[in-house]
Amino acid sequence: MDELLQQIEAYRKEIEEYKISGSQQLEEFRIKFLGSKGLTKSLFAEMKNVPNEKKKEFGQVLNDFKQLAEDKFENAKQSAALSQQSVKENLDLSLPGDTIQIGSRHPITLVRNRIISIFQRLGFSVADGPEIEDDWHNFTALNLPENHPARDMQDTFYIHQNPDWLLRTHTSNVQIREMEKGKLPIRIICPGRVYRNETISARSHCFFHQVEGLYIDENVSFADLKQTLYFFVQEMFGKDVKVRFRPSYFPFTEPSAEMDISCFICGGKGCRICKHTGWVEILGCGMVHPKVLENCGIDSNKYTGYAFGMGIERPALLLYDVNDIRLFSENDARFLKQFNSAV
Ligand code: 2NL
Repeated sequence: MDELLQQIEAYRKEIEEYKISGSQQLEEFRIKFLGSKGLTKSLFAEMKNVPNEKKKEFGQVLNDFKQLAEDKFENAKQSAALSQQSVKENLDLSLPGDTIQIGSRHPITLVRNRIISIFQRLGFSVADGPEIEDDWHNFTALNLPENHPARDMQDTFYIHQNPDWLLRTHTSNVQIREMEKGKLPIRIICPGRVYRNETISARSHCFFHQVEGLYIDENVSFADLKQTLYFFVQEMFGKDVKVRFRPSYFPFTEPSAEMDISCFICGGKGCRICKHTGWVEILGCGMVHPKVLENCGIDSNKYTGYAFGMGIERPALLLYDVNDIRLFSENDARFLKQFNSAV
C-alpha cells in the first residue's frame, strides 16, 4: 500500500511537470494517463488488492489523481484550440494595430481659439456665462430702450414671459454679470454662442458665435481701444493689414465705432469679398456708456472702459474660403475633417 502511494505521488509530479505543446503531445499525455490502458486505469485496478479498511482512503487518493490528470488535459486542450484558431484565422499578432481616427477641431473653435490667445497675451482673461438669460442682463442693463427692435418677439427667442427669459442675443450678458460682481479693474474676453430669430440662409443663421471684450479701469481711453484692436488685427490677419474706424451707434457705448480692416484677400485693391471697397467690416466697439456702468453699480465718474464685439463666423468664412454659413452646423464629416489642425 505505501509503495503504491509513493508511486502515485511520483506520477502526480510527472503530471505537474509534463509539458504539452501541440496536439501530438496532448494525445500522448491522454494515452499515458487517461487512456483505456493508461496509468489511471491500472491504478484503479489496484483497488482490489487494497485491504477493506484502507479502501476509502485509497479511493480518495485515486479520485484526486484522476482529477489532476483530467484538469491538465482539459487546460492543455483549450490552449491548443486557441492557438490553432489564430493560425486558422491567419492572425499576425506582430502587425501594427488599426490607426485611430483623430478628430479635427471645428473651424469656429479654431478661429475662436486664435482670437482668445491674442487677447490673453494682452492680459485679458476668459469669462463665461449663461445662454439662457433674463431681460435685465441681456437688454435693460445694456441701456437697450424698451422699444428697441431687438426686444421684439420676432427678433429674439423668448423662452418664458413675465419674468422674461430668452436666449441671449450677444455675450454682453457675461460682461454685465462680471461688472455686477464689483471687482475692478476688469479685463475680460467673452466667447460664446448667441441666438437671433433670423431666417437661415447661406449668409445668416439663427445661432452664431461671438467674442466680446471689456476693459474697465481708471483712465481707460478710446486711444487704448484703438491700439488694442490694432494689435489684435495685426496678429490675427497679418502685419500689412490696415484698420479704419467709422462712427457708429450702439445704445451701450458712447462714442461708438465700427472697425474695418483692409481686405486681406485682395490687399485692399477691391474684390468680390470686400465688394470692391477694399475694406471688410469685422467688429463694433466703443466706450462703455456711463449708464451701463451705473446700472452695474460702477462709479462712472471714477471709472471708464471700452468694449467691443465681433462675430466669429464671418472671419471664419473668409479665412477658410467657405461659402455657406450652414456648413458650420451641419456636422458633415466630409466638411469637418478638412480642418485637421491640433491647435
Ligand atoms: C457688434 C458690436 C459690440 C459691445 C459689443 C458691450 C458690452 C458691454 C458694455 C458695452 Cl457689457 N458694450 N459690448 C460694445 C460695442 C459693440 O458689438 O457688432 N458685434 C458683433
